[in-house]
Amino acid sequence: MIDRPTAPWWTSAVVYQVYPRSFADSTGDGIGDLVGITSRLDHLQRLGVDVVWLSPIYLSPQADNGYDISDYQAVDPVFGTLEDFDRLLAQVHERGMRLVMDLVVNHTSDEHPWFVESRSGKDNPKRDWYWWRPAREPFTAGEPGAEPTNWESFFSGPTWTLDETTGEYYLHLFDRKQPDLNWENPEVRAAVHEMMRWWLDRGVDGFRMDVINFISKHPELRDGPTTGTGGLGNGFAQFATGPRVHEFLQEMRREVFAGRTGNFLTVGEMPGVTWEDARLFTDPARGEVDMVFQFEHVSLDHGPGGKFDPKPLDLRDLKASLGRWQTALGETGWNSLYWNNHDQPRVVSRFGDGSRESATALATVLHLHRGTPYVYQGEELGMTNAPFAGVDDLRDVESLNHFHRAVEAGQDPEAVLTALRAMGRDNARTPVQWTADHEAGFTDGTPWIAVNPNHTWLNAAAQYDDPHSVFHHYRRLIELRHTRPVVAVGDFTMLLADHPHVYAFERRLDDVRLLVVANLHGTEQTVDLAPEWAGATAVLSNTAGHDVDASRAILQPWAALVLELTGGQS
Ligand code: ISL
Repeated sequence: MIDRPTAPWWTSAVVYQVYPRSFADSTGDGIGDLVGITSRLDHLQRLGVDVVWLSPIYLSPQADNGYDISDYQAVDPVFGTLEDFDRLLAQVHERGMRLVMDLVVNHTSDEHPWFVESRSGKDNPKRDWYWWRPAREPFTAGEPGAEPTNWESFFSGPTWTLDETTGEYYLHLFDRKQPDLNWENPEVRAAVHEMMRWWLDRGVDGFRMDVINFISKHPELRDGPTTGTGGLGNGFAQFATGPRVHEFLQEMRREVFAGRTGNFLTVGEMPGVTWEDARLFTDPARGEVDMVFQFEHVSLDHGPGGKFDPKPLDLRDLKASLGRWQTALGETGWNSLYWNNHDQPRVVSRFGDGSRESATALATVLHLHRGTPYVYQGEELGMTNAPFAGVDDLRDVESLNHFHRAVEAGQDPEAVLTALRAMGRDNARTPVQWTADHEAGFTDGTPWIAVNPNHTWLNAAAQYDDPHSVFHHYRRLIELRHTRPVVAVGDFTMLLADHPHVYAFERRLDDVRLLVVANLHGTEQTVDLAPEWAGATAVLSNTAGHDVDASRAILQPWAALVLELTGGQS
């Protein structure tokens, strides 16, 4: 079990995700860049985060905003140069922080030279670097249903595209411009390892690994159950957490990290991962990854039709889910903790009511779990979903594909838009709101996606001087993790599991106990507490609106309270 004094450094660390396109633009072209990020490092230092995770900055046709890479060892001119990157890295290190790169190696861009070679002919030495298959018998290439499997892509439509050059199909779990690499081929793995070593030699401190549990496919590539749109099937069981994924990750750890000294962080993004598998992936003895991003808690508001068929969250489901993960990875392994990233709608709009109180209550709950918290840019300001007026305001390939296919299939465009407004990824991608000025201080030009009009009052500048701001609440939560070992490595016990509106739990380490009680609802709640908490010290609260007497806490809407008992008191 991870415990003092041997706990790795990242147990008391907080990671901040930067989505470069939307963070800060230094050139006026409307797109964020590396110099922009460097110019805003004071903000991160002030917040107190330990690690910056940089979403992709590599050379890319930008079909999926950089998650489609055409050169892993070059910086896209839209973001700057390798020299800009080196300066950013040096500045991050100078400020005592670490920098983790995004590693997108389940797939490349179709414009990556590896794929260009691979598609050039069946005899090309790189042919087998990707998944090529002939049309399904007895169908004819190019005819509907001829795809080698019936799988539906994450971004709508089939996962196979016919390539005219050789008359075969290539596999892409995501967009057709994101062909999947064939990890069965040892040359592919060696090339990825070499590239990773190159970045580590440059000084980076680790990797966030994009959809890394998809790299091992069942080589038979069987059809999945036909649950998808237009008769397409769900191939998940064929490509998620496949037969060789643990082997591949162990090999990667050996080939890339063995013999290096340094404080590295690896986190594997793993859609659909179960806690049983996560325990294996993160068991330190197995040497795979330090932690994983799981998706259970951000799928609880998906309806029968998936993410674009949302339903209200039942708080009891959230507690059951996160509580299960706390228990499952309590003895062996480690959790990552997140509400937001560049793929998720803003938590304050999704599980909160848009208010400062709901932003800070949700933050309190998340950050005081056992695990490593991740803050997504703007979350520390309580940034909200965006009021997209119509489809022209959207930029994300997933949202646009979904819109067009759903409308073609006969759905009401307004209803599709309503779902996209609630769940679409562009909500996370509107520019960071630095000031109340022109384009929120993000750019001197016209931003690639509109800034949220609420930047006139919701912005960083306004929050720095306000001790009650969302920003300062995040700062205090981060400080609690840094200064109190009970937050980093204490035990976790869920309380009031059946309460529909209050999220409560206890953390304990030796003779220190922390009680976290949060009202995640817009009406006042009263809860009974064990009598000893009447004498506890309040270490954090997001509102003056709470009252604890001998046995009960009265919690105003969205009030969150953290109480501490130390040896002498309990
Ligand atoms: O948001 C999703 C689609 O509904 C997720 O399934 C998402 O695609 C999944 O979490 C994988 O995400 C990662 O890989 C994608 C990229 O588009 C995402 O931005 C990235 O985080 C392909 O590289």
